[in-house]
Amino acid sequence: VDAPLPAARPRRIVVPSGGIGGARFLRGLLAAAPDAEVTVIGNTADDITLFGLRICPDLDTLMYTLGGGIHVEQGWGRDQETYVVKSELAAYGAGPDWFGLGDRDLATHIVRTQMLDAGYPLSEVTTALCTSWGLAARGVRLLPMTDDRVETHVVIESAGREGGTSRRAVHFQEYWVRLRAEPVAHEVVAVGADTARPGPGVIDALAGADLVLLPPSNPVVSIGTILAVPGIRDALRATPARVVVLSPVIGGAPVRGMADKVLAAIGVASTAEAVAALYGGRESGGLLDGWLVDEHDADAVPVVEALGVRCAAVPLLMPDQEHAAAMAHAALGLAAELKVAPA
Ligand code: FO1
Repeated sequence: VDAPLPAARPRRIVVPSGGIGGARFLRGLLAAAPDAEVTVIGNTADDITLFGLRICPDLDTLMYTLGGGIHVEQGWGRDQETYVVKSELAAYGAGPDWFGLGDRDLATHIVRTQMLDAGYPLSEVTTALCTSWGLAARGVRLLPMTDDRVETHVVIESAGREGGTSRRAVHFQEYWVRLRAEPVAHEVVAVGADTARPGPGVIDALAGADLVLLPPSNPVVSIGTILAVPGIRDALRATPARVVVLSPVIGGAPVRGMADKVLAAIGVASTAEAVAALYGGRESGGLLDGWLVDEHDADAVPVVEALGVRCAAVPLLMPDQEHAAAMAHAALGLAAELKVAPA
């Protein structure tokens, strides 16, 4: 008697992703599913132009992490980095000085800007840069969510002219890096999202996926901005693939970053179940088939299952690649348990 075939392992896995959390999860996924074809849909709303250079933090974090050039502890920027150019810019008083642009990292921004200025779309630029970093050899494609300009701005309170207070929008990078996400975020706006078109290959990747995984990226300024590009949310709802998401919130707080501040801006509590409700169960018009919470949030499991979403509590911290691989296995396992999503 032939041994039963192993449960068909998903071949085409699509991962909409932000920066650091997503990149760390991806490293685990590649270890857990080495024969999968992984397509990452990268958030580009963090992007910023500084010193005339186009900087794409989430795309670069994904590219450097999967290409082996990331500064591991930081989760952004290059390993063995130096900051000579940055100090020379400071000597000229050329600002801004709050964004840490390293010498090696600058080469990426110069090449990207050169290609963009030559008329190449961001998707082709990203493919060229990722090819240089050997991502294709690892079966990974990185697709920008859009080739159009989308930038997240955060509305904060600021001192008014006559001593009162007024509101102003700052670029997400200024809010996060210069202001350390200290001011209350009254509103988070993905400027340009409403007229942005999904990048080349994005809709097809979602439609043709065997499985869609959402890593523990920021639900507002990473996943939220990807979903804000017209057509992407609908493609996620329409795909026959199951959609399994890993909670970005553990024990009432984000694992890293400022998700609590931007979740508050949209009136969502920083709990695993509140973020699950934000994404919504597929049966009630949302995106989710499966939701993984950390063991600290085991009491959220029945709440999430009440949304019609399969839920499991597993370790969700990623101190190293082994933990990330275990999380990826847990996500693949939950996906395998799910019935095929209703057509
Ligand atoms: N994050 C910081 O907290 N401080 C920095 O000085 C900084 C510089 C930087 C330079 C290039 C780059 O690609 C990312 C950089 N980041 C920095 C991270 C960046 O703010 C990311 O967008 C966030 O970590 C969210 O993904």
